[in-house]
Amino acid sequence: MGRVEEKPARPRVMAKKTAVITGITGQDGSYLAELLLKKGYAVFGMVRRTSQVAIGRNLLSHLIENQDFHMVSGDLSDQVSLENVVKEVRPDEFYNLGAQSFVPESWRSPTNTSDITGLGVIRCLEAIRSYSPDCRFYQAGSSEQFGKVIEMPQDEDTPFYPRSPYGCAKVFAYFITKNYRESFGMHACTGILFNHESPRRGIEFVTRKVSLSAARISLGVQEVMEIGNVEAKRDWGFAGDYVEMMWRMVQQDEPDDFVISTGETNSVRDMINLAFNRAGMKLSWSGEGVDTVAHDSEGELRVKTNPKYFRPAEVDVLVGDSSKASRVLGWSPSTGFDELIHMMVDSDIDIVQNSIKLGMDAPSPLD
Ligand code: NDP
Ligand code: GDR
Repeated sequence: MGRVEEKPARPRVMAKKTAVITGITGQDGSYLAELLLKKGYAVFGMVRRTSQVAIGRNLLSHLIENQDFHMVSGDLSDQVSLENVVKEVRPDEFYNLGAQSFVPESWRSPTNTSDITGLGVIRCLEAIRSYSPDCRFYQAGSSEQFGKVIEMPQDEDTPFYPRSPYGCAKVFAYFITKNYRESFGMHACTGILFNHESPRRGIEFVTRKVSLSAARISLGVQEVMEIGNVEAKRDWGFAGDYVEMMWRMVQQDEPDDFVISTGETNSVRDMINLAFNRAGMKLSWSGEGVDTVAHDSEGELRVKTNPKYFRPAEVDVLVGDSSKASRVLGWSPSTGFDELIHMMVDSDIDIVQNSIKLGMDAPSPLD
């Protein structure tokens, strides 16, 4: 991980506010780093050692030369590494965005998910409590905590009913953050964020899988997209809007938890229609459940269902009520659902076209 060691050590006395971000190589980490740098922070992104040198999905290459952007080595599974990060940086703010965040993977590796996504949070809190007790802590909570929803829409008072090992780990993370706030007076909060997407979304998540597939099919490098449950509904917003709310939560005098959502829900099928339309294909659907298919206007099969993408337990519908955040934090999402999906499809068309131009394989969605 060459870049971790390359910059000179940070001077001990520093006028700038400092923030540590775990999960810096992910979608939200890159947007949050940009936001904090713009606000004049020195940003320390925590990266873990991997077997290959890979700086995320190249989401950080534009930040590497910024003198206020640093990378520090650490892993949410390792207490000592987190303590070293906090001891070295003595941050003013700590944003814990790192997680095993892909829901299906959480059934395949439930103990690892619980370790990173759940216990990792205690490790951060303990490192802060021991070495930088005045540091403010943000925990990346999730609408997956609501799971099999008990009421519509979901707000800060809605009881949790997680439906996956990932959701269970996030519920634990939420309560341990609240517990450290109440036990030790730490400035620690959780943002319960509903799904947020962008052209930087990982290619295993459904919006990006669909935008990339629509781009590939429209440019002739893929025939059909295989999908899971198209009836599931989500409250999808734009990640660039959501990171601003993380920051605003941390700036509150009293730490508190907030739901962040758009208040609009759409099905996976609606989202597929929108994305394929943007790529120039109008779909006609037929069949039900695992027999669901969609053809384009020429009669070509473009979408088919593969049972392997169905989950052992599904979250059928999510829609958030973020009126508390509107009132206290001044939240109002700036990017609508159509605009978001169009942005993602346009970006993927550019990516696929460029790969074709360069004679390289176009990126394809992951499972
Ligand atoms: P991503 O999946 O894009 O990024 C996850 C990040 O976690 C990556 O940087 C990854 O690093 C890091 N990570 C994984 N394992 C470890 C580990 N053992 N130690 C340190 N870092 C690790 O997630 P998003 O950016 O989409 O989401 C950010 C956070 O918000 C996550 O906690 C997610 O669960 C939560 N969330 C996301 C929502 C969304 O819709 N995007 C909604 C609600 C909550 P590496 O590159 O090394 O794998
Ligand atoms: P989610 O996001 O599970 O909500 O978690 P994802 O995009 O993976 O799934 C959304 C819905 O789409 C359905 N679906 C498919 N999903 C994927 N990935 N691939 C498919 O082929 C497919 N077909 C249908 C799913 O069944 C599901 O109902 C995301 C993550 O970012 C979490 O980390 C975060 O906490 C929550 O959002 C809020």
